[in-house]
Amino acid sequence: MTPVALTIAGSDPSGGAGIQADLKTFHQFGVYGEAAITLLTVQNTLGVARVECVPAALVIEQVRAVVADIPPRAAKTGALGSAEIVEALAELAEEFDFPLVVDPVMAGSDGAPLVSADARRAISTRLLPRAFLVMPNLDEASALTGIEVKSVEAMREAAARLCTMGARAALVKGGHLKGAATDVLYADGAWREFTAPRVETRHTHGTGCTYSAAVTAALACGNPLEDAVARAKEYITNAIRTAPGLGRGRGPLNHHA
Ligand code: PXL
Repeated sequence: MTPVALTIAGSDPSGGAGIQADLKTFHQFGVYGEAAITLLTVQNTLGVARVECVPAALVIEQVRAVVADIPPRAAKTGALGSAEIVEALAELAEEFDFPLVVDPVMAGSDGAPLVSADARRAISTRLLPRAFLVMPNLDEASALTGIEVKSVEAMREAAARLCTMGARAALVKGGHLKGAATDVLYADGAWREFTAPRVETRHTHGTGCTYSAAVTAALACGNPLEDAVARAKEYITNAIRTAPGLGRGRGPLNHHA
């Protein structure tokens, strides 16, 4: 049976992040990809110039249409834009019979906000309880938990807190710490670390999107959570290491990794 995965995320016309990165990643894992669009950005590797949200009802219609016809075996969310979209999606997700990976995107690689302040709150209160896995970076983990997350110890505390807040499992990504890139998974009452050597590069555009898409794809293939994270970590590390060096700013990864 062909594995199928769905991304519910924003568009990055430069092709390095958002749904474009998600679909390329799904494809690389041999997974058939579906994509419901939450917002349009105007951007290139130099930064985000504009963000326009899709009306929440239209996001929900897209998801309902594809889930009813080609049901995914796993789904992910990326940039969600407005509180209305987060709330509508959280409600719809109660009906999902497949795991939902929540990438709690708050800003683009250049720091430009991709969600409103009330959408951030709605992610904490409404979407986390629907998440099979939430995978924040350090800033997102701090924003969601209120814990200052600047060490592996704090990452462990934040990961456990995210599960207290309703997520089934949490993967806090340490790529923005110094030294090796260590991510902390908390699931079923235990912690596990995934570590890769740091790659010194400016080409990191779409890293979060690509990583969460890889976990989602591996789940759609039937991998258990820890194996899915391990496969995705290996993929994202290779994708960063072999980035093609495109663009005048923060360039995209190698999605063929
Ligand atoms: O990486 C976060 C992200 C998510 N979604 C969209 C983006 C970005 C980063 O630029 O453009 C659409």
